[in-house]
Amino acid sequence: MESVLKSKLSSDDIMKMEDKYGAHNYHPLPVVLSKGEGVYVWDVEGRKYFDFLSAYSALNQGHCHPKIVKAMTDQAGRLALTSRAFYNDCLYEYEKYVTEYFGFDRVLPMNTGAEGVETALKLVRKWGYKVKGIPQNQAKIIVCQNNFHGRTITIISASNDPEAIDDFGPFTPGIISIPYDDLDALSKELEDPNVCAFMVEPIQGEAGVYVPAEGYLKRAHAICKKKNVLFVADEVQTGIARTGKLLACDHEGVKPDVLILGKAISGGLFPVSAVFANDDIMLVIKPGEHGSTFGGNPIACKVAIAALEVIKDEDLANRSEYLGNILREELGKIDSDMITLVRGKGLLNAIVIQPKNGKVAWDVCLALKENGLLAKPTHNDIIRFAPPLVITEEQLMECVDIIATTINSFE
Ligand code: IF1
Repeated sequence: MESVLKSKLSSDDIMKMEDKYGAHNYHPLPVVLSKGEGVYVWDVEGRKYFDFLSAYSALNQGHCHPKIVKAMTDQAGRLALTSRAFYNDCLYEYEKYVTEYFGFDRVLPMNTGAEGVETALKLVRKWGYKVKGIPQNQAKIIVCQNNFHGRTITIISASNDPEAIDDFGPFTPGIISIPYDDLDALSKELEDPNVCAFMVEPIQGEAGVYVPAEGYLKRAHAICKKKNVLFVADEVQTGIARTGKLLACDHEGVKPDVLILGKAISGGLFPVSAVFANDDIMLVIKPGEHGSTFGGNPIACKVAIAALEVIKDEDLANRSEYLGNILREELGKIDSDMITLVRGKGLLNAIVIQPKNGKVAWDVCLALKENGLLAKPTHNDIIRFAPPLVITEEQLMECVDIIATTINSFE
């Protein structure tokens, strides 16, 4: 019954089943995916699409990269999970590999991006009390307005997005929000001696791919240093070659005190996140004070090593830089008053859509889907364009044609 039922279900059937049995915490584009390979995905009817979202930059290495899949399946059949109650023969290798890869003394392995952010928040608070000498329970953390760092209660306590916070209070205290890309606002808040850290996305992804002014990260890092405040970079979305460098901070030569990675550190095959810091910060957390059941599990370790090897072997950072410039140049040539702005860095880009004849970004994404390209709007008028970094120049140009044809169909 199960196999017959599965083979007979159409996209509509599947969407109805999800509507009936699942929580309604998403409003997905009406497409039901069944297979992924590189830059392509196929729906249950066998229609083929370019994936221009990459699971929000978790699939930088493309769907089901054979090297990463092999690493996963090999380990899954050998030892999948030990918990941290015992050692295993994968974690040490991963810890050495990634700390050398990103240039930090130590890594604290977690699973989701939100767990990575929560880990960083606990780490900087503890550093504030134990090293900076902030009075107990007085530590403050500065964040930027219009941020997206995840969906836990403490993380949304840092949000100003009504959709993220309404009816989820009360919120975690000790978080100060300032405008993004505003050094004066940061300097003002840094006068408070109880500030332990400034956490920032080098590019604000969810807000609509906001790229800050040249030098913002470098100057912010410098004034934090002067005030003995930790600079925390949330590179869950911008990291792992997405913006044309291994890390978005690398564009300004900024070395964060605490680095948070997730998503593409595993190539989208498995939930892996990681927090990096040097000894003077990371070692404030003692045995038993933080962790998780799956954090640093053998599969995660092997998958992440393979995923990061792919980034280097296939030179995906330079590819992202080169192809991102072509994409923005070509999008800029589309002659339509529907597109009011094109912005981004590397292959993290977005266009801002002005409604036309009652048609909005959502309608554009529905039309893109019909033309074989999947993208999703954020904040109503912005469409993010973030294909896997393994896309070829030829495939990219094919996607530009699809986007241009689709936009022009609304003229
Ligand atoms: C969803 C948004 C993007 C992130 C940054 C931490 C996290 C994320 C900079 C938490 C996660 C995901 C969450 C996902 C959609 C996507 C997203 F639209 F929600 F805001 F990318 F912009 N820091 N972003 O971008 O990582 O716990 O999800 O592993 O919630 O639908 P996570």
